[in-house]
Amino acid sequence: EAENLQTQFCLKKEVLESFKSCLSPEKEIYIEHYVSGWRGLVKLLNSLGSLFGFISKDAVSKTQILMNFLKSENGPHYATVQSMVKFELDNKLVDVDKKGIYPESGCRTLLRLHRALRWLQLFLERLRTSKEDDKTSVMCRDAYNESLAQHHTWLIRKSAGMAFYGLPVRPAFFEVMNVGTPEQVVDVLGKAVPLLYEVYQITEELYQKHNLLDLP
Ligand code: 1PX
Repeated sequence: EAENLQTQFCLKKEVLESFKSCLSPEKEIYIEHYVSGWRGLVKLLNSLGSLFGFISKDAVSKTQILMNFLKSENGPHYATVQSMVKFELDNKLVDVDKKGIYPESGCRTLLRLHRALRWLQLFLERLRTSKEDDKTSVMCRDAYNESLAQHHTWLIRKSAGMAFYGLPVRPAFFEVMNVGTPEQVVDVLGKAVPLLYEVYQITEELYQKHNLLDLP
């Protein structure tokens, strides 16, 4: 039982702490911790069932691409989002107009997670301010339509829309997060949302400055 408790997913430890430690004092974003935040979310997603498999598979593959860069001989250049952008641009490792020689650059891969981070932030904010009977599927769909959906094909949008119906109801969803009572969940979300916002905003400004927000 004690072991069980330790191996159980915990939103606070596996997601919040990772995103917290991904910010350096100079507001650089450590890719290692950014990725481990996503890995934590994937763990949560997987615990919701196979209906979400196609989503978690894509998230895993994106985090894997970034981890592979981090472990490669160019690894040190991939320590932070800032150093990655500089390195890939300086060395022309980014397909700027259309997919070509570098369809899996670090910059375009991270951009996909970055857009998903916006969805996450909108969804968690809705969750935080929701009432007991509010529908998680509706909160999720609204957050999705406001953010990620505009970057997805029709087919992905349809598939995502179907999956949302399979989300657990609010009390069950709170339970899966494993941070305690509903009040404690709301409290943790109140800390998580501004943090995710800060990470999002820093990346957004960096990508904007280098004209990377539309990478194919
Ligand atoms: C505390 C509550 C959090 C719940 C956990 C949520 C974890 C969600 C992880 C989602 C990661 C999604 C990454 C998507 C990246 C992406 O946009 N990829 C597409 C584009 O990539 P490409 O390489 O082709 O240019 C790709 O086409 C996507 C394919 C998979 C479908 C993505 C649907 C995303 C729906 C987002 C909402 C997740 C709903 C989870 C419900 C809790």
